Amino acid sequence: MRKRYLLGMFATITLVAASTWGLILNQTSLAQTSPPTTGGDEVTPDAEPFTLNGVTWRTKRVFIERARCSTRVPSLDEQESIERPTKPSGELPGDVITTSAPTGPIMVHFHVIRAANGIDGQVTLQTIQNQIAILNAAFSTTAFQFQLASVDRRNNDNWFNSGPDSLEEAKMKRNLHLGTAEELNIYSVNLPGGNIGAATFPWDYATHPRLDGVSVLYSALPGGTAAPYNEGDVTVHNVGHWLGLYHTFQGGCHTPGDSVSDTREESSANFGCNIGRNTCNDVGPDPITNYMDYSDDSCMFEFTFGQGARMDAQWNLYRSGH
Ligand SMILES: [Ca+2]
Ligand SMILES: [Ca+2]
Ligand SMILES: [Ca+2]
Ligand SMILES: [Zn+2]
Repeated sequence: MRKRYLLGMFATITLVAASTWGLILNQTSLAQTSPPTTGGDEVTPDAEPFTLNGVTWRTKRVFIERARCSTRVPSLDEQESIERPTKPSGELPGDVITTSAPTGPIMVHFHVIRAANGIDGQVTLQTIQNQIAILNAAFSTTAFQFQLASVDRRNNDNWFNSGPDSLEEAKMKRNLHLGTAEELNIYSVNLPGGNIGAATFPWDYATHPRLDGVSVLYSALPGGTAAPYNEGDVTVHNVGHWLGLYHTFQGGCHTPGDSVSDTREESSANFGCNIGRNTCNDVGPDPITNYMDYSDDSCMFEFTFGQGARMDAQWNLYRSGH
């Protein structure tokens, strides 16, 4: 008991040091909390500064720890409360509970936000169509497909540069949001601070219906300049959040983790493409090729069966008919 406490202290101090100095959590410090360290971050060189969308970070790890995805991280309390099996009130014994995903494709409303000059942030219809095709390929192993329903374009510096959960972002969304909880609103904007994507969760819809949706850095759309995050998977990742998925590293090596049983545990986000990285005791390496990790776009290509089932359940609870 005492030993575990001391190790916990050590890990905490290490984390503080890492966040203060932007240091890499080295293999020695990881070994204090998670014995299996075969494979590891040394596979991806991380001594070089990393620049994305005009912001330069000391290393790529600092970037993925401080920026990248700005979808908020739910607390364990929140996670447990939304995981509770929920039955519709008034349900009678013997009633059939539908557990399937939508019968048709999800309608997508794509909002292109440009700078006031109408040039910065421009996204062509072809890029949008490519993004929809990439979404459909990524989700082809799940029950979800997507169809472009509308495109609108606005020139507004404040909206273009608005950050997740900012006042300007709320104004933008309240002006532009279309449809119901079953429809997907995507905003391409110039997310500040090195963020490349953000999403709201399905269970947030009830309290903030018009803030529902996904935001993507415009240069992280397919063919954009935000390499190595420009192959369309930033949108795929955030649509995963929008359908109720957590990061694969949610909860670290601890139950319930990401609340999906067939994604392996992971103590922290991966970056680059460290095949064989293994940061938790459970059998097998980290799920670095999963869309819900932080790996490079070229490295992520899968959702698991369990993630598909979770998205079906979340759809039923929070989006279908809302
Ligand atoms: Ca899991
Ligand atoms: Ca493992
Ligand atoms: Ca990919
Ligand atoms: Zn994310």
